[in-house]
Amino acid sequence: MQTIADYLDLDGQSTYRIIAYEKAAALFREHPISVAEMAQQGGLRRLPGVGEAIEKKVLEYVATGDIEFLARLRDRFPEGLLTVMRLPGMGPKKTKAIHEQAGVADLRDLERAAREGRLRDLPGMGAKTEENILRAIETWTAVAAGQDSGRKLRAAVEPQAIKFVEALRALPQVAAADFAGSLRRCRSTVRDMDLVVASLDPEAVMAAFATLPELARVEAQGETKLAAATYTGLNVDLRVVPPDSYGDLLQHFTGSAEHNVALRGYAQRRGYKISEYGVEPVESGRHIRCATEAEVYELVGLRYIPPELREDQGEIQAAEVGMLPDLVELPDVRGDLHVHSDWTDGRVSLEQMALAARDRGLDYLCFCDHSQSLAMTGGLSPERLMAQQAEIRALDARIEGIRLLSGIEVDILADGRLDLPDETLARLDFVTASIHSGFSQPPARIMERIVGAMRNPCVRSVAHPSGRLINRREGYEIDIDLLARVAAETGTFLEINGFPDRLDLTAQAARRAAALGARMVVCSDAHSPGDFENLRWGVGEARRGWLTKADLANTGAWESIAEKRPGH
Ligand code: DGT
Ligand code: CA
Ligand code: ZN
Repeated sequence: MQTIADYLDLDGQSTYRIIAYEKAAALFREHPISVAEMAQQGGLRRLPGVGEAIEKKVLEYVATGDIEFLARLRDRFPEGLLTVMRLPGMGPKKTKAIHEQAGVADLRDLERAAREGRLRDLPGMGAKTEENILRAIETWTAVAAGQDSGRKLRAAVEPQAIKFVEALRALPQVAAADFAGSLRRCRSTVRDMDLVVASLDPEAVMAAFATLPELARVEAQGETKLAAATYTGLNVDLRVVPPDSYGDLLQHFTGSAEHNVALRGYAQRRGYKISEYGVEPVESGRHIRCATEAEVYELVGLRYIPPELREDQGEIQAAEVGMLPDLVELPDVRGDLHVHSDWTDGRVSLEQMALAARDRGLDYLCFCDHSQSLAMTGGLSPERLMAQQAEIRALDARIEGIRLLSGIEVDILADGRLDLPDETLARLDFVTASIHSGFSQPPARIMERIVGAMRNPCVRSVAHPSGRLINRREGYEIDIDLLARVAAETGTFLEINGFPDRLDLTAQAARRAAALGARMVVCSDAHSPGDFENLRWGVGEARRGWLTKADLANTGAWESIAEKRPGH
């Protein structure tokens, strides 16, 4: 479907038709159960936006393995042109021109033609265009390599894992079930889904599991193990053990591999052998099975180590001496200091966001919509910002149970200035500053821009400090030591942005920043009510960064953070 959409675009067809195919493509890609089966049973048209034309094409594809309509398009344009068209700065018109006039059929042709200077004489192009194309190809190749890593966002996998675990727990033969692996450790991305089950009847468990409608196929099955794949393209590993050894398996399968190696080494030095089957005191030759993970750790003289810390980053030493941090938890977060509304690129009104935040139990919510230079988002001028503030004040007076605050996500411009004058910023309850342009500047220059913003007495926090977008864009290189020192000195917070593909600061950066005395805030950057879930992903990253409640400013009441308090 995506291929059809791209071809229609290349062919210069109406945007309306293109969007219909794009929507269907996205819908099918993320659909948890078989689209082919739904089509055969005549249920495809129930999906939003799927009409007769699309249904017919799916049925044709299921029956013949191809779509004639697509075959005809393929005859007219080589498929490699679609990649060329998707390259930033290319688009359908240019792509067609380059195809017809320079004989370019795919990305490699394009690269060669640009290198040999064969594009500069085409209408509307020049030597500069060739340079841009070469740079775009370089970036595209790097990004494609990154996506090949096949890692998926935790937020895209966890809801399905929860469903699977619930289905398993509902089986009469099952005593316990959990997801393990990187997902349980709250890593921002995961390669697959690891499930563990306690049961005395593995055969029945696996048979029931294999019938779940989300599973496309079972790839391998043994006496206590099963490997399957979902329709969303995810591999699932299921392991079943007797309940009295559940702790051993859960511990092993949660990992990380590095943590397990370190734990086993530590245990060995104390005369124990740990495996996925149990703990053996070497002297006695006994074999002790553990029903819970806590017993595994306790047997070898350690406190229980939360999964998020199991990365061999000093957690075993800390557990040995009772110095593990008391990790922050989601309910500790009292307020969200970075959300959007339909005043800029948010999808719903101030009121709808406020009610959603109250439903989640937050005590306060600060609207930080975009500032004027981000014209694409309808960024706010000083006048509109003040109009928004009046509306927020009125709403705050009207709505019970949550305190509403007026702020801004002010853009740090390429030259380092802020996008709004100080006199405007000074009238707000909270200001977060962030970078949306000038990513290609030298890292030191970008740091200067951020540090400059932090030194402004109106600026309270820095949003998504590294600018990374997981699987799409590396962040600029940040000097976290510098940011943390200035944060501590000026009393500016560093944000852990909870968007599933941002999680920025990263856990490692946040841990370092906290060690240098900086305080953080976990925010959702919500653009719609559902995005408040981002607080959960953000807290996961904070926990991986060893942060406690005290490290996060928005675990306190609004009064405790209302004023900027420069530190030491
Ligand atoms: P992923 O799947 O790349 O997102 O990361 P994990 O940690 O989920 O890795 P995975 O699925 O390959 O394995 C699940 C757990 O099984 C892993 O966290 C620890 C354990 N494990 C896997 N391979 C090894 C190994 O070679 N040695 C030890 N000690 N444990 C392992
Ligand atoms: Ca895994
Ligand atoms: Zn934002």
